[in-house]
Amino acid sequence: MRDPDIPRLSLRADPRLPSSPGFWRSALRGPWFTSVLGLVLLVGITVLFVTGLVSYAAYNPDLSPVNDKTPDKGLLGFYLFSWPTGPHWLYRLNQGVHVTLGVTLIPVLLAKLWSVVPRLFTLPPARSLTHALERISLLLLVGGGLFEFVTGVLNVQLDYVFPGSFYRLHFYGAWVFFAAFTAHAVLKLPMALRNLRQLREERNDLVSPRPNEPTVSRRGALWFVGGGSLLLFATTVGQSFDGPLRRTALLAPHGAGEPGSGPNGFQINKTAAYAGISPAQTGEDAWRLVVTGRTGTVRLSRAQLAELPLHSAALPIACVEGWSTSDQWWRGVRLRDLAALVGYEDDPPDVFVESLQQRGSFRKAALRANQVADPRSLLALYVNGEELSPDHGHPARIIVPAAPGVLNTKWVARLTFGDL
Ligand SMILES: Nc1nc2c(c(=O)[nH]1)N[C@H]1C(S)=C(S)[C@@H](COP(=O)(O)O)O[C@H]1N2
Ligand SMILES: [Mo]
Repeated sequence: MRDPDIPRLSLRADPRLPSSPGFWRSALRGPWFTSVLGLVLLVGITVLFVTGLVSYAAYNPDLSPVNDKTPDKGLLGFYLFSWPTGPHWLYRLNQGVHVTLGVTLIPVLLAKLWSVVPRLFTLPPARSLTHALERISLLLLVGGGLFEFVTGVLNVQLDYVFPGSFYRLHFYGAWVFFAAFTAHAVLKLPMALRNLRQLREERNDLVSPRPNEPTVSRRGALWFVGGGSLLLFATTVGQSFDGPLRRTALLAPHGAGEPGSGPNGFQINKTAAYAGISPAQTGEDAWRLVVTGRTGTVRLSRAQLAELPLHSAALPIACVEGWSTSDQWWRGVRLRDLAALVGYEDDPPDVFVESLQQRGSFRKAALRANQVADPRSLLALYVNGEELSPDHGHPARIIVPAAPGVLNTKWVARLTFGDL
C-alpha cells in the first residue's frame, strides 16, 4: 500500500525509473567523457564512410547488374567513377583500413552510447518541435550507427550472411547514418570542443545528481575503452599480412585460417569443393575457355592458352572482408590479348566473366575497359611458379590490379567482350 503521507513521485523524480536523472548513478557520465569519445568517432566514422564509399565504387557497381543490383543508386551513386588499376594495392589498403578501423571503433561506439544512454529515457519525449526533430535525428543516428556496425561485423564474421543484399543494406544504411551523423556533428562539435578546453567541467544533464562513489577515474575509463580498441585492433590487423602476423588475426575468420604451404599456400576464400567444381570439369579434355567478341567465338584448351604469350604480374588478393594477401606472382594471358583474339586489337572493351561454378554469388563478374586494358590484368594459369591449385581457380582465374577479390573470378569458363 502506498503511504498517503509520502507524495507520489513524478516520472522524472522517481529515482527507480530510468526517466529520472537520479536513476543514473555513474560518476563517469558527463560532458567531458562524452566529448572525448564523440571526437574520436567524428574522425573515425568519417574515415569509415569515405573508405566505405570508395570500396563500393571499386565494385564498378554502375557497370552491370552482375556486379551490383542496388536499385536507384543513381542518386546516391553520383560519385561513382571508373575504378583505377593503380596503385595495385589500392583496394587492399582501402579495405584493410575500412574493416580494421570499423572493428577497432566498436568499444568507442559502445562507450559513447553508454555515456548518453540516460537521454534515451528523457521525459517528456518532446518539449517542442525542434526537440522532437532532434530526438528523431538521434534515433536515426543511433539506429543507423548500430545497423552499420552490426551488418559490417556480420558480413565479415558469418561469411556473407546476406547473400547479394549486404551491399544494398550497408550502402543505404551508410547514407542514412552519415546524414544523421553530419547533422549531429555540426550541432555538437562546438560544444564538444568547449568541453575539452574547459578545466572545470560544465554540468549538464548527463552528470548524475546523486553519483555513486567512482570506482575508476574518467581517464581510467578512457584507458579501458582504448585498451579494448587496442585488443580488437591487435587481433584483426594481421589479416592484411602474410606469415606469422596472419596468425594473430584471431578475430578475422578468413584471416587466420591455415592456408597451407608452398606456392599456392595463401588464403583461400571458397574451395573448389565448396563451389562444386569437380576434377571432371577441369581436366584437359573437358575444359575449354570460350571467348566471345566482335568477330565471333573462340574456344581454347588450356594447352592452347599456355602457348599464347604469357606475362607475369605481382598482385595481391584483397577481399571486401578486409583480409588480403601480399603480392603473389601470377602468370597467364593478358586480358587485352584475349580481347584482341576476338576482334578488339586496339580498343579493349568491358568484359563479362563467367565461372564453371553453377551456384553461389561470385560466379560472374564484369570488368571495365580500363581493367581489361591494363597489361597486368591476366587470365592466370600459374601462381608463384606453379600450376594454380584447384582451390585458387585451376584451370584459370582472373587477376586484376587494385580490384576487390570478388572480381578475381576463379575457375573461369567464359569471357564475353563487348560493351556491357
Ligand atoms: N568462381 C568464384 N570465384 C571467386 C569467388 C567465388 O566464390 N567463386 N570468390 C571471390 C572472392 S570473394 C575472393 S576474395 C577471391 C579469393 O581468392 P582466393 O580464394 O584465391 O584467395 O576469389 C574470388 N573469386
Ligand atoms: Mo571476397
